[in-house]
Amino acid sequence: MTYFANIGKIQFEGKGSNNPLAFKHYDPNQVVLGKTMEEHLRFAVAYWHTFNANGADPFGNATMVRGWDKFDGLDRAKARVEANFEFLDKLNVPFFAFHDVDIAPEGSTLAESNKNLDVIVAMMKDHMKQSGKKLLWNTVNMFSNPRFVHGAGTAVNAEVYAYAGAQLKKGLEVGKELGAENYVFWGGREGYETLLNTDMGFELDNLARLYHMAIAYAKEIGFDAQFLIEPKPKEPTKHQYDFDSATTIAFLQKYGLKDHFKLNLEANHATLAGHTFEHEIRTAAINGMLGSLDANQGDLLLGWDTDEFPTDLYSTTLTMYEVLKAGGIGRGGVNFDAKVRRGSFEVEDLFLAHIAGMDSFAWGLKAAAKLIEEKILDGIVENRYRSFKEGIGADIVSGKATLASLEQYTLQNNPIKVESGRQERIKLMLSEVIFSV
Ligand code: XUL
Ligand code: CO
Repeated sequence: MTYFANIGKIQFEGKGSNNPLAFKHYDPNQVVLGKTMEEHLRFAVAYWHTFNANGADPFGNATMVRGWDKFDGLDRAKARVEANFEFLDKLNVPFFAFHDVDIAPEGSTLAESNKNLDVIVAMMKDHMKQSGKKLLWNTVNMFSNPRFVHGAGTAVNAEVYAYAGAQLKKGLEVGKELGAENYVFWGGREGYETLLNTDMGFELDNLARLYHMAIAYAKEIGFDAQFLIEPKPKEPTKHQYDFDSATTIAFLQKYGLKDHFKLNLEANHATLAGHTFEHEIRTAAINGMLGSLDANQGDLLLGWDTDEFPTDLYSTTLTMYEVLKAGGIGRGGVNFDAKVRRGSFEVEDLFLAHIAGMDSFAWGLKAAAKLIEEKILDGIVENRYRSFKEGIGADIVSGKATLASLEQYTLQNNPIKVESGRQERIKLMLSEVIFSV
């Protein structure tokens, strides 16, 4: 059975190509700073956007009818598995990622849901073995079902919390069974609407308790995936607890969880928090917490999580610059947590959108490598902090300085010299690099 009959394998054809179904920048075998593009980027397809989304929005019905929609229930779930592996193969993407409810229909009890999962997971395992495709991460959806209306790990009701724990247990078992490289926690309903009915401190204590249970269970079953928390500041709740990198790191530190987690950072979540993506990545990296990336982009004219495919070359370049400076993405990857627009409803659009995202990231990788090789930003930054290399600056850095020694220095150092940051010039240099690769 084929779901993408009119589409062949997407090949690298290079910059001169006019073929929309070809890569112009993503050459998986091209070596950049000692590693292939494939090794640097570790692309993943997000199951929920590509195989579950249908274009429905609050104002209108589905616009996308896919080959697997002619089936129902478990048969449709099986068809999606076939489609996933055909898609990964044709697009030459090594990884995929999913929530439990994306891959198998929820039953009316936990036992029924788990039974459905077992069928699909066994099928996936066979496909993975045959194709060599891997699971970048899995997670469980503890935000869509109405039982989670007041939270899951931060539920106001212990029965709901228990259900969340049980669902999480199965998620860890599924991850182990499929050899997931990472396991993601995104707290869709872990937040609140109003303090008037919320015990925030208690909810956060409970969330930490759930994470400690997850660590213990993963250890017990020998599931060695990297645990990741995915920050987001709002939507669906008004105040999401994992607001951004800094808030999430503080939470992990407070509860003795920091050594067990890294962060899965998403571009559109960063902008919703009032940050750039590169700010979020840098904050994680300087704290040793960079785990993986959910690649997408928001719309600066809209205030919500539009999950568009990433095509902004400034952002992909600065993202890859941060990743390269951090020493790479490790066990993480670049997961397209992105959906085609409602008007892009043809099945071919799924390929065109991923090609746009992959080429934009490959382009960004090349530009970032050039920034590094030619020490363009390093030189600027080094020069800016040069006064900390000697004299009073070296005393500050070595810990020798005291307030008294700073006063003594300042009394005889008059006037002090400050220099321009030159950011407009630097931004033009960045443009020149992006359009030279
Ligand atoms: C929601 C979001 C999720 C997570 C996984 O904004 O990004 O899809 O990536 O639950
Ligand atoms: Co995401």
